[in-house]
Amino acid sequence: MSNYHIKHLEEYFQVYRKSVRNPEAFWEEVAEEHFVWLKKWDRVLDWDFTKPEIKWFEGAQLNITVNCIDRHRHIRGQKTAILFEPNDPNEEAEHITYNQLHERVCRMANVLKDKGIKKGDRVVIYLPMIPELAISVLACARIGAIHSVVFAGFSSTALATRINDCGAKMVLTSDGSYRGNKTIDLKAIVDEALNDCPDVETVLVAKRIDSKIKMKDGRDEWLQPLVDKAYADCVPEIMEAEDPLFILYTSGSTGKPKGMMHTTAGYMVYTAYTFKNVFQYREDDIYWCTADIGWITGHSYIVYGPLANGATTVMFEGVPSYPDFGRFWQIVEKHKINQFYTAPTAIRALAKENLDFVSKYDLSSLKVLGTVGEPINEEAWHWYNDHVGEKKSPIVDTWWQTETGGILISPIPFSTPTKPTYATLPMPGVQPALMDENGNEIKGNPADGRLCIKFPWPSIARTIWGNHQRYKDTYFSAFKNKYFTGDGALRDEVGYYRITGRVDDVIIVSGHNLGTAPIEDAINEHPAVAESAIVGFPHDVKGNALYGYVILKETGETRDRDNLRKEINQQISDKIGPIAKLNKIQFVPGLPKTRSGKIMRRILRKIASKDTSNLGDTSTLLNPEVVEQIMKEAL
Ligand code: 7RM
Repeated sequence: MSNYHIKHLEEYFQVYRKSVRNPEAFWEEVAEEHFVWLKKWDRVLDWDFTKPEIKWFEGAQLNITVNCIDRHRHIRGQKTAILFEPNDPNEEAEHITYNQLHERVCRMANVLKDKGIKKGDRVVIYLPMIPELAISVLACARIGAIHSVVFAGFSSTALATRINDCGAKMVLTSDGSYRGNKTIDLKAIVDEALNDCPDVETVLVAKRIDSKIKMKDGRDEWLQPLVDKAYADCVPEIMEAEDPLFILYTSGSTGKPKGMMHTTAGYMVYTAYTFKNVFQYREDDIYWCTADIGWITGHSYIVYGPLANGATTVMFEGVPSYPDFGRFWQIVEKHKINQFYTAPTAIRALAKENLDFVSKYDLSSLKVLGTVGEPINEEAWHWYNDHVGEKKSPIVDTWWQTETGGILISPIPFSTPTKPTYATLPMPGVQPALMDENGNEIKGNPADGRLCIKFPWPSIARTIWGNHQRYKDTYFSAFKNKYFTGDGALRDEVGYYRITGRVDDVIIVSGHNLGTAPIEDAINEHPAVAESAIVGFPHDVKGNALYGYVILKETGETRDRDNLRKEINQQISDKIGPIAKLNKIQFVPGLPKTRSGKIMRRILRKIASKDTSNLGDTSTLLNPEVVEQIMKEAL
């Protein structure tokens, strides 16, 4: 039996039982056998959720880039580590081997050092999806600097807030970025942000779009000439297991963004382990995750997890709609992708388009399909399964968070039978619990409650940068001795989990708890509907009533609106029950989304309850124009 690579269901159950009976022995064995350490740990785990304090592999010394790069060189030095696919399909893809990655990371690391960056310093990275992004991340890790990647779609205000919160001395950026047939002037956004960031001493600029930009004397410099001059080898900094590796910001429901801090050893062990098992990665596979490295998904499952396994990981600079809606599938065919990992929002957008965009490509290389980021609705699941996976590639619906560092609940493909909309079973070492409103754990199946985790796993975030109290209040105060995820979940008869959405999405109508996801699924099954979101609004009798925002497919545009409303409610009534019928249905051109594709229900709730004087923090909003229009036409 192998703890590291699970190959069938019986093995999963055995490994899982073992991991729960003795988590320390379990993770110790994984850590011993699959990584290189300068010094082994004195203690596997030390934890106290009341403080909260969590330490994994204390006493151990390592460098994560040695595990992600150096150790692979003698066996796969010529293997492609990063396969870069540019925005423009006519620009040649770039294959960066493990040997080349080593050299480029070392050179960049030396550039950072020359500019005075030392272990523990924070470096903000605001780069598009070009190789320099992954290389910068790894260069920071090489010298023990703490990287904080800010997604390059964020505004200057959002960037400034993050730079100041983590106290970065340096920003890495580019002249600009490509997005479909447009370019974005990233450097101008950085300049704007830096008006409010007095502590930034150095800005290094990668050249991507060859635009004319302003360079501030004494602060800004082009990156490439420095890299060319730098020495091609860099001794890795010796890191303690619990030294910070990175800070990544995630938006809270209130207040400023939370800088989730992740540390070195536990994060490495857990992301590598879950990558191997969730994607069943084999030596010659080509793996592609379409996320941006600006999100946790990109950190854990484009950079660290894949590289720790010596994988070939694809970095895609572009968007799914350029030059047309077939781009994803064209890339799958071109690079013979074996594992493909994307978000439900992308699947839904592509499912709206003509099927020819999919069917004209050869997708036979695919073995595993993944989704992440939000609950995947039934329709999207089936479209993905039928048309992309051609019913032969299992779908892994992976549930996790920025805070969890790695995937916590997911099927293991070819082992766990999948079930549409269910993330299914916990990873080894993960102990979920469903809690009721009184703070008691709900035992037995089926169950419906708030999702908590009872025991630490190695990649849990250790704190919120600069605000440990907020970390405690947000995650460890709602339920005694448990990590609270903020999500609601169902557990079915066999113990499979279905994440029903953030708990603040739960709407209580006439005393019935209704999760948004199942109702939206019912609506989306109507043939004229492309996508929907429902929220609650105050109601005299019911306490709350339901307000639905519905995007129609092109074929639905010509239909009579009142008939459609009746049909949609009938559909809900049939699927869930009359209690879940909507009081109001507004047809909209789009839904307000964050830049990572999550629906901003807070805004929809405000519109539904006619409380639009202050929409709150909208800095992460992708499409403000949609909000304007929805407000204008609100019912
Ligand atoms: C990885 C990521 C976290 C929140 C989380 C959930 C939601 C993520 C799923 C999901 C249902 C999934 N990190 N979420 N994955 N909901 N099924 N497979 O997305 O920090 O940006 O978001 O996303 O609500 O709490 S995140």
